[in-house]
Amino acid sequence: MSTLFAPAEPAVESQIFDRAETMSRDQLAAVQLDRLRDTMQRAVTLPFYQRAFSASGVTPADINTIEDIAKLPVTTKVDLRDGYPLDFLAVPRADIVRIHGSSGTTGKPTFVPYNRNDLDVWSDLCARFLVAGGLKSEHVCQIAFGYGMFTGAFGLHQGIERVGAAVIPVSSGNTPRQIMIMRDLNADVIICTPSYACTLAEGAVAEGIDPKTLPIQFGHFGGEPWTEDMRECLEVGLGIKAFNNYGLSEVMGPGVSGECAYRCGMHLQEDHFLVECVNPETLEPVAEGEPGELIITTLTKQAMPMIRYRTRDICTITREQCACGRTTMRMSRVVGRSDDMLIIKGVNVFPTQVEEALLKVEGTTPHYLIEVDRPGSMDVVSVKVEITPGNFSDELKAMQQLHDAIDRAIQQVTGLRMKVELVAPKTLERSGGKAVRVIDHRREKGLI
Ligand code: DLL
Repeated sequence: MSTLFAPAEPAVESQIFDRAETMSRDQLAAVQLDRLRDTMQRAVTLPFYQRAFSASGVTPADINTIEDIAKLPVTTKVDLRDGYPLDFLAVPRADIVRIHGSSGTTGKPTFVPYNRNDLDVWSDLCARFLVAGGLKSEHVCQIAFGYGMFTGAFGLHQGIERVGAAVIPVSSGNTPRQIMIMRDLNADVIICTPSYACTLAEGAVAEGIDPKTLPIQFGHFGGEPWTEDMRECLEVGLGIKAFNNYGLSEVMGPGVSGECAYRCGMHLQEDHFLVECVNPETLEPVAEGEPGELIITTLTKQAMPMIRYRTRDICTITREQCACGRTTMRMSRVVGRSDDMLIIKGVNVFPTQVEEALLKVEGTTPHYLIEVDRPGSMDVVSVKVEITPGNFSDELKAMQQLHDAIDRAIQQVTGLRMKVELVAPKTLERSGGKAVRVIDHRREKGLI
């Protein structure tokens, strides 16, 4: 078994929320096939899928096993954009009870409509991964995701309520207020992006509070890529157990997968999503344990069924059964999105690799910004790294040693030399949600 999926010591006492999580693989395949056929019937009511199916010569009658999914055409972000605002709506408008949007910051969002059933399923799926990660009805959960078009806050909110735990819907930002509320209401669970959890720890220190004395004991983090080193940093810094969960608005939002007590990969909720892991160039399936792009087909989504949505998220998968008893396939951490992957002098680098390198060096923080430019014919990558207050000094020699250690670590992990710039604590902009890790000036200049 790859170490990625080796069970760790159980971090919490967790329970099975739903019998569907422990079905045999055969039972699961039968459920998936049934639901896939149903999804196909919904999809063929949409002009986009009518065109796509007829172009690839398939009809719902051609789907006889779940492997037949590979016969179907893929759906991309561009297809969704072209279908703005609601071309993918497969139920009467009057049945819509909520519309969320993708997190794109530029241009028009991608709208994602839900009917009543979709919201119910979404709540259950978020409850499932939270319970797998130890959530109990006595917990008090502070949600520091932004409430808005983003699916993070609402999805987790519904899941927590379904478990019967308490929600404090603080929303994002205003770190001092987050800390005050957390302490005054004794919140023991924090829900946010991993990068914002770092900001919270830092905010506590700024107020003279030891972050480990905050009441939170568990963090359910997601919405952006992060590393094992970052988990350790958050667990030690905040004195918590940190869990990873994954999802994307186009297929639902959070709730696609999440970690159980053993934290050895995120359990994919396969009775609601048919997940493939493929080579992004050829779209051929990769072998288990090999990195590939996830392609997700919704199996129960009614308002907006998605057939073979290309997530661009790169990770590995395993079907080996987990020590927790769940039979579902697990995905590793997402190393990055294929569209965030930097190709520098022919070498592929994900921002998470830079994070991994930085966190190996004592005195650095998880606050960093990668900038890529092509001033002449060559690409130049620079990394601004924030140094911990205790390590930031005016003494040139000490700073040079730290600089060189970071330089070596980056080269070791990525195979590339990057221009390292040490910056003072709190120099880089903080985000209340997803952290911006890369600015690619080549894109602004139209060079890529
Ligand atoms: O980020 C949904 C979500 C919210 C998931 C909160 C978990 C918690 P979008 O805004 O549509 O939806 O962004 C989806 O974020 O394709 C991944 O690239 C990335 N992403 C989400 N969760 C993780 C994670 C939400 N745990 C995009 N690790 C996805 C790495 C993640 N990347």
